Parts: sequence; C-alpha cells; structure tokens
Amino acid sequence: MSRELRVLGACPLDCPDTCSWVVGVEDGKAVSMRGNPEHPFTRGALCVKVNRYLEHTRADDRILHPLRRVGPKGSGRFERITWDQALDEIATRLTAIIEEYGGEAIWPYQGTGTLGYIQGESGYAGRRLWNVLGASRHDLNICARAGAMGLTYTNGTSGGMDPETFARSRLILLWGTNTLTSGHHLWKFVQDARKAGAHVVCIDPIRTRTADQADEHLPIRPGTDAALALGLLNVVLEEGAEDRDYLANHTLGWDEFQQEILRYPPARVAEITGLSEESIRALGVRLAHTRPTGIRATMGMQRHEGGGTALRTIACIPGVTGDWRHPGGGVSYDTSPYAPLNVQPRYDLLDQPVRKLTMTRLAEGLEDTGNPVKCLWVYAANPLTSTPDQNRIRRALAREDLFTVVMEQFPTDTVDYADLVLPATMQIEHADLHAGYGHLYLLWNEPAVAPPGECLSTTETFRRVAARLGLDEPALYDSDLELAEQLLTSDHPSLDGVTLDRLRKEGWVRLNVADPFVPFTDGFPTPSGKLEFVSARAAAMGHGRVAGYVPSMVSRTASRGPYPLALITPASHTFLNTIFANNPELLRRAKGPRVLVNEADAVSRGLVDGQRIKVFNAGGEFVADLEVSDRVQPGVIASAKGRWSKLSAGGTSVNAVVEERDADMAKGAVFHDNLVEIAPA
Ligand SMILES: Nc1nc2c(c(=O)[nH]1)N[C@H]1C(S)=C(S)[C@@H](COP(=O)(O)OP(=O)(O)OC[C@H]3O[C@@H](n4cnc5c(=O)[nH]c(N)nc54)[C@H](O)[C@@H]3O)O[C@H]1N2
Ligand SMILES: Nc1nc2c(c(=O)[nH]1)N[C@H]1C(S)=C(S)[C@@H](COP(=O)(O)OP(=O)(O)OC[C@H]3O[C@@H](n4cnc5c(=O)[nH]c(N)nc54)[C@H](O)[C@@H]3O)O[C@H]1N2
Ligand code: SF4
Ligand SMILES: [Mo]
Repeated sequence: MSRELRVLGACPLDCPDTCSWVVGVEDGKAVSMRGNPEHPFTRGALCVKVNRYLEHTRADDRILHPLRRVGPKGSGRFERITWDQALDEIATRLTAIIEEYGGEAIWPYQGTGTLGYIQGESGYAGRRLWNVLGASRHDLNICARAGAMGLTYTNGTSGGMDPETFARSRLILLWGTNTLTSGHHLWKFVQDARKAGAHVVCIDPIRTRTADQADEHLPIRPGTDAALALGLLNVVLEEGAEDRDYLANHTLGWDEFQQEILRYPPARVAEITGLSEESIRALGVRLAHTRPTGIRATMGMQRHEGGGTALRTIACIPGVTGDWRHPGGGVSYDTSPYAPLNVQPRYDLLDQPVRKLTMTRLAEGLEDTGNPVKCLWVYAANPLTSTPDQNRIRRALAREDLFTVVMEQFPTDTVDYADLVLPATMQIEHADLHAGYGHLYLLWNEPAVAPPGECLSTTETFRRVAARLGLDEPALYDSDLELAEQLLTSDHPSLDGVTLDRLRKEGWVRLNVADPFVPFTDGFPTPSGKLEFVSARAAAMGHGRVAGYVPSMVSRTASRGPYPLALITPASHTFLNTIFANNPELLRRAKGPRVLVNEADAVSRGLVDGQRIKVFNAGGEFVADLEVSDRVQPGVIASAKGRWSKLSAGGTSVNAVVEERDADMAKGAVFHDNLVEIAPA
C-alpha cells in the first residue's frame, strides 16, 4: 500500500512552458516529481533541467540559515546568525539609510528566478513594502522588453498566437528561437503540424539543435532579421500574394510600408543578411502561397541594438499575408498579456513619485554618486552573473558603503558580495499562482513539503521585515491565500469561472478564451484599432514612423578593429539562466565552458579544437574551450549563458564581455550583439 500523496504544482522558472507538475510526497518528504500527463501543454514531460529539481532542493550547498558576512566583500565568508539578528540588522540599517539619504537610496533588485504572481516578478512581490518605504522602482527589463515594445507598436500588445495553434500552421518559421532548448513543449505541436505536411524553417545564426530538426536552416547574419522580413515581403508582392482585403480593412499605413518593402529586393537583402538570394526568394514564395503561416519569434533576436525594431517589422508580415484570419497564422512571442490577473503593487502607498532604476544598467546605477544607491536588495536574481558588464558590477558590489542583502537558495556569485544572506524557499515549499508566457493556462502551485532549515518564502520574509520596521499598513500583511484571491478578483471574461478553489483542486485551468484562440478578430489594441505599419507612438519615441530595418551593432560596424568576432550568448540546454549551473550532474553534461568557432576563424589564429582560449574585448574576458564547428559562420562565435564565474576558470563568465549598451527599445540588453577577439588562454 502506497502512502504517497500527490501534490499538484507548477514550474516557476523563466521558461515559456510553465509546466504543470505532480510531486509525490511520503512521510512529509518529496519522493518524486513528474510532468502532469493531463496538462495539454506539459503532456507529461518536464525537461533535462527540472528532472533534477528535487535533487536540487536537497543539494549540499543549499542555503538553510541567515548568514552575515565576516570576510571582505567577495570572499563569500559568512557566519550563521538567527532570523532575529538578521531582521534587527535590516531594520537598523534601512532606517539609517532612509533617514540620511531617503527611501530612493534602496534599490530592490528583483530578477526572474521565479515568475510567480505571489512570490515572484509577475506579481511584483515585495513592491508594497518598497512603496511604503519610498524605495526606487526597479525596471525589470532584462529579458524580453525590447521585443515586446516593438510588437506593441505594430499590434498594440506583445500577445500573439496561442502556441498550441502551431499544430494548424502549414509553414512554420522558428525565428530567433531555440525551441528544443528554451521551451521544448512547443515541439509536439510543431510535429503535429509536420504530420499534416507543414514545412519548418529555422532562422538563426547558429545551427542549433532546433535547426538540426527543421526542414531548412537559414544561418542569418546576427541582427539583420528586419531586413529579411522586408525581403520576404518583397517577394510576396512580386507574387501578387498580398491580402488586399485584409490590408484595406485591418491595417494602417500600407502605402508607406509598401514603399519601404520595395527598397529591399532579395539581392540587397542577401547582401545584408549573408543568405543566398535563392534561399530568400524560395522562402518568400512559400510565404506568399502558404496559409496559415505561423511565426515563432522569441527573445533571441531582440538582444541586439536593432532588436525591438526586428520584432516590430516581423509583426508586420501577417498584416500583409492576412494570416491573422486563421488559427495557426500570425506571430507568437508572449502569451502573458492574456492573463488578466489583478496585480496590486499598490503604488498609491508611495508618498511621492520615485525614480526608476533599470535592471540592465546595474553597473551605471551603482556607480552614480549624485543620488547614490546605499542598499541593494537582491531577490530571485544573480546579477553578478546575469547582467551586462560583469567586471564593473563586481567593482561596484565591493563598495564598503553599500548595504547588500541577498535572498537566495544557493551561494551564487552575487551572494559572495552580500552583507546579509536570507535563506529562501524553493517552489515545492511555498504557494504560488502562475500563468505561462507560452500558453494560455493558469496554474496553482500548492506547497508539497515544509521548508528545510530556516528558509522562508519571499512573501513571509517581507511580512517579517515590515513587522520589524513597525509598519502598520495592513496591505503588507496579506497572506499568500489572500493575495491569490486578490489576483483572481476581476470582471475580465477570461477569468470567468476561474476560482482559487478550482485551481487548488485541479492544479490548472485554461483561461476562458475561445479554442482555437485567434487573436485580433475584434481589431488590434493600437490607437487606430488596426495593425499599424506606421506608428505615431513609435515616432514620438524617436523611432521610424514606418516599420523598417535598424542594424545591430555588429552588423553596422563596417571595420571591426581589434575585436572582429560577433559573440552570441544564448540559452544553455542544461541550465536555466544561472539556475542549475551549480548542479554537479548538469555541469558534467554541459562539459566545460565552450565557445563555438568556425574553422576559418580558428585556423587564421592558429587555434585548434579543444584548446583553452580567452574571449576578450575592452570590457573584460572569459575562458572557455574552443570547439571548431560549422554550426557558426565565419565571423560569429557562440558561448552559452548561465555559468557561475566562481565555478569557471579565470573567475569570470560571458557577461564580462557583454557591454552595458541599450537595444533600440526599453533599454533592453544587447547580450547577442558584442564584438570580441579570441586568443590562447
Ligand atoms: N534550457 C534553457 N531554457 C531557457 C533558458 C535557459 O537559460 N536555458 N532561458 C529562458 C529565458 S530567461 C528566456 S528569455 C528564453 C529565451 O529563449 P530564446 O528566445 O530561445 O533566447 P536565446 O537563447 O537568447 O536565443 C534564441 C536563439 O536566437 C538566436 N539569435 C541570436 N541572435 C539572433 C539574431 O540576430 N537573429 C536571429 N534570427 N536569431 C538570433 C540564438 O543563436 C539562439 O539560438 O528561454 C528560456 N528557456
Ligand atoms: N550573456 C547573457 N546573459 C543573459 C542572457 C543572455 O541571453 N545572455 N539572458 C538574460 C535573461 S533572458 C534573463 S531573464 C536574465 C536572468 O537573470 P536573473 O533574473 O538574475 O536570473 P538568474 O541568473 O537565473 O538568477 C535567479 C536567482 O534566483 C534564485 N531564485 C529562484 N527562485 C527563487 C525564489 O523563489 N526566491 C528567491 N529569493 N530566489 C530565488 C536562484 O537561485 C538564482 O540564483 O539573464 C540575462 N542574462
Ligand atoms: S524549465 Fe520549462 S520545460 Fe522545464 S519544467 Fe520548467 S517550464 Fe517545463
Ligand atoms: Mo529571460
């Protein structure tokens, strides 16, 4: 007889798939975790990373108690203290900082460690406390914002296709996305489409594992995607295949956009993108005559100087082809705008407006002496590893006058610079509410086991901090279940019939939207109500009025000087950002840090396969093993994100050479748009 209890939960990680999982619990201990076979998107499978989640919750290096620094900043030397001592020190230091410098001297640096609406960034956990204290606002723009903004100029939202409808597409473009690594559950729907005859094209400078599985791979020059979009539309026009009725009734600015398209004939686009004219023409002809065409374009291509514009212009394609008429047609980037949860960060609790500090610009923010940051409060983030310009961040974190608190599960690179470390729960130990950014379901995560050691959830930690500060605002003390009820309290039709009771019983619920879900059937949420090829809002923000092409830094730099190689730092197959990059088995599978280099670039430098090299530019360097590979074109090299610096030879990782520059929109980071050189280590 099994005494095993099944507890339904959800994967909290920053991944579009937000899987539904089932935890088996025996005698208060989690003994198994499986993908929920009943969930239509999870379909019973987790992934190579989260298959080790339970093991990770019990890892030897898990932080279980509050810690106080005893060595110099960066040394990672701590002593164990009690929660009482930690809360006292927090209350004393915060009160002093606020008195002397004002609340804005606090930077609540929240990352994407969990996407929960209660514990995580989707619900702005902690925001109410920060507002009562008058802390600076934190602009969590590191991941997807540039592309989201670009899409919003065209469509009025970053929301697009229901990814499940890719099963109905007859042409699928996997564009700047590594599906089999960064959100593999979509693949089942791609396969369903293929069985029905769909053609699958992967557009990526790297021949990824996704490219290997596609029918066709176009190894585009980084940051030239908008030019390709215009070139494909040029062929659609040549073929006379534009949907004139759709253009006339559902779009704005067709005449001007058509002029822009005509400036990009395939021959010119071949020169810009490095693709052959024939391959551009062939795909253009396919696009012209295949309905529905579904475009999956995720975050990869917007990590460039022209990245926002790339998504803006790609979003114009279905306006020309009329693909939004059909399930399986259109563009898919993000589904989170469809979850109308009633997030209440309570900005009304602020006494006065406060500044906004930008996640991607941590180094700059900490270097500012005018209105200095005196407390950096890091939660669900590992900025020393994940954020651009690592060496500058490291110097800034070493500032003795900076009071740094890190709420963490593991002793990350960032933890080494903390004054205080607060032990954080993991997903099986706390409650949360989730919505995917790659599907249309809400999920409830029921805690399965008690937290180990003295770990506390984010919400509980902030409740205790508020109490220690003697704050009497009742909204600071709402329980997790009260927060869940508030999130679900909405008149929005998509939440019709969705209750907390039901979620807790069933684990997940599909949003109350049509199935198949076809967006924009009632118009676009733009100022004109139409798909906007021309956008007054874009113009007002200093972008072109007409959607077009803005090159990336690496593609506009004609003479590349001392740093001639373009570096791409994409998702790792075995880590999730920096999470799991301390797991011994996943580290073993990932092999040492590697950098893919085309044979031509290796040979011209006298470098050989397997050699340990340094990748460097003016900002810094990191060490990796060279892998000679035809997966990258000459002039382009690639090394995955996620590695902890302290676990890497040389003590740095990829973001040592990623500059703190902005993408064209929303100050997005340019993780795939940097110039470097390589040499023996
Ligand atoms: N296993 C795993 N899964 C993850 C993550 C992870 O770290 N590991 N990270 C998660 C997170 S935080 C996010 S935001 C998503 C990101 O998932 P993706 O959107 O897939 O993002 P990236 O891996 O940055 O880039 C995807 C692909 O874009 C390509 N690319 C780079 N530049 C260009 C370009 O200019 N044009 C084109 N066409 N392609 C380009 C890269 O070579 C890469 O193969 O994945 C999530 N899923
Ligand atoms: N070079 C390069 N760098 C990149 C990218 C890239 O493509 N290339 N991608 C960027 C992208 S897309 C993203 S989203 C960012 C992510 O950057 P971050 O938001 O900094 O995410 P992580 O580095 O994964 O760090 C998350 C931390 O949160 C902790 N954590 C997880 N759950 C919880 C919790 O419930 N409570 C608390 N207190 N902590 C928790 C984990 O242990 C982990 O250390 O990285 C960016 N960095
Ligand atoms: S990381 Fe993504 S694929 Fe893996 S379990 Fe979580 S949601 Fe699913
Ligand atoms: Mo991300």
